[in-house]
Amino acid sequence: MQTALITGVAGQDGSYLADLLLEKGYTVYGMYVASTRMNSSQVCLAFDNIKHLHGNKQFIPVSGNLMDLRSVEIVIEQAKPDEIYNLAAQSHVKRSETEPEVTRNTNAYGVDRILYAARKIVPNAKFYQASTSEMFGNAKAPQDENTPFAPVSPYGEAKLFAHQLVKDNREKGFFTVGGILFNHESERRGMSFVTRKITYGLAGIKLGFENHLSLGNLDAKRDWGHSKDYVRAMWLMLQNKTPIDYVISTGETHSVREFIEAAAQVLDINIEWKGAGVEEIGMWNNKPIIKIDQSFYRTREINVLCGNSAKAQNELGWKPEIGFKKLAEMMTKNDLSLRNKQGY
Ligand code: G4F
Repeated sequence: MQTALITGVAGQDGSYLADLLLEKGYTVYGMYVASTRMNSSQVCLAFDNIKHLHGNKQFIPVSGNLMDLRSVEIVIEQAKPDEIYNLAAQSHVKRSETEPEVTRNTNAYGVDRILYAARKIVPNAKFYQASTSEMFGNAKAPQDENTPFAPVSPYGEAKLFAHQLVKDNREKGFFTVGGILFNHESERRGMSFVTRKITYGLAGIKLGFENHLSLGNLDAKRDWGHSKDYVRAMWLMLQNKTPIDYVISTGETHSVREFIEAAAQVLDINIEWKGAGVEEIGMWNNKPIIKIDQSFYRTREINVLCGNSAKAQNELGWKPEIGFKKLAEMMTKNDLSLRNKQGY
């Protein structure tokens, strides 16, 4: 039986990957960052995304932090994994502008630490690193494995540093891969990412809990897929005979505005756009429900991300099953029912 270690297990990707590996019969060690608010025998219950794994004997939550080498060593010594999926990160791009050191410490040096510990304790383990399309910056779309990297945020820079470490380790003979994943979302997405902010916010407006939603740049374009599809690609990369980095994307790009419209349609909200730039507003029933707040703008924005995942599709047999409209629909319906239940 295979054993996997997933860092960042309580995030959307970590939790979907845990579900996938458990289904495949793996024993899964899920690394999380502990806090004094948690009861150590009921860790899963402290995190929405892994609540359903509470009591699952094949799932073992383990406390560890990429900022602390010794803690990572202890986790790897305990788990002795065949596969390591390093998904833990400070994953918010905007936050990396105001917390660049935390971002580098986790996303760059943290990867150095876990690679060092893995090489020392389980040198034959296969290692997956969550690399990202953010490393491309404003490189010409569509981006693929041969597109030069040009990050524009501390987040993208730190991830590129880690991607290079993964490559260096591979050249030294270790099975290490960096999956270059484009934006991927889900019903388990964190609330501060734009898609979830939109679906949760619009559901609240529809139910009369909120008057409006404040957003930043509506014209940025992203290649959005569903996290469930993307964790399958992570697993496939570690089942490959040789370690190779792949781009994972849908190949379609849409603006933030289009995502708002897709989510609004699910709720029968007809948005009428008025004005331009920071003065723009989205109107519904003669009320402003979308407003622009400059504080959500990035210092340096990536204007268009659109990935070409042909290599992964041909060599791994991977393909995305959930497209843009379906993604917006699933997230919106989920948030409508969640907010209904919450009653606020
Ligand atoms: O949802 P976002 O914060 O995702 P972003 O910055 O593209 O990063 C995500 O995808 C990366 C892969 O390319 C990952 F590596 C990363 O960890 C993360 O998962 O923002 C998407 C777009 C941006 O252009 C942003 O400027 O939405 C725009 N936006 C407009 N208003 C907003 C908002 N973003 C956020 N978070 N909040 C807003 O109010």
